[in-house]
Amino acid sequence: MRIDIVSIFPEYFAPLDVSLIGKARERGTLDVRLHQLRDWTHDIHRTVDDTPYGGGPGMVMKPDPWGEALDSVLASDEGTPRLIVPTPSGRPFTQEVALRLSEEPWLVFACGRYEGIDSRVMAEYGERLPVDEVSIGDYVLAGGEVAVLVMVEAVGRLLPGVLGNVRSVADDSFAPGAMANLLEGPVYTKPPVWRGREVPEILLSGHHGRIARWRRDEALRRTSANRPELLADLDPDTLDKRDREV
Ligand code: 6GU
Repeated sequence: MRIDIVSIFPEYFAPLDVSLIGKARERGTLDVRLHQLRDWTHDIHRTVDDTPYGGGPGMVMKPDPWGEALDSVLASDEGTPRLIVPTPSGRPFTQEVALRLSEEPWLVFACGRYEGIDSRVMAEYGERLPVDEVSIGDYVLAGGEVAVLVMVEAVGRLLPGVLGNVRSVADDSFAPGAMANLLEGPVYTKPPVWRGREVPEILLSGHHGRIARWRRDEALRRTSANRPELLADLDPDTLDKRDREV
């Protein structure tokens, strides 16, 4: 997968050199290209923002540098990417969205700062490519950079060969299938007793069926405690008779 990121702070993306995503980039599974938006300005101050029409607080990103930057990124002629614009006004980024994006060959992220990017930029590119305005949650960040780090990590770990263990994707909280809308339960490793606290006996029993049942019960309990609204959305077909008793 190719990912282009346009930002006035490309240094925000240094963590993409590290760990799973860093390894995927070294192997070529993931081709991340960073671009400095100010490289497409032409004034001595390298201006990217201006005051909002209609008045109001803050600054808005000018369409000109964005148009030149995006034209230049798109010109590399590797087909048509999806353009993703992080904004608290966007549609929610979920595991389902991450899965869908992980199937794309090419994503371009346009990181806004201040009050956002002049809306004509999204209108213009929306006529040429799929454009998604996406939010990572109901809070406001200072800019889209951290949201893009979140999305690149969530999407990148779903690419074939990025995770050591393919099963762990299927068992993720929010993964489609049996665990859809359920949070993962608690996990344990050695030693079997730590500071007098024992690992739940069932996990040492070797009864795979009973362990799977226990894990599902714990997932239901944790979901009920931390995210009760998710239980309300559970697909009745994925609830079995024993689930209803938990
Ligand atoms: Cl995608 N961007 C910004 N600036 N703030 C956010 C966000 C995105 N998602 C939640 N808050």
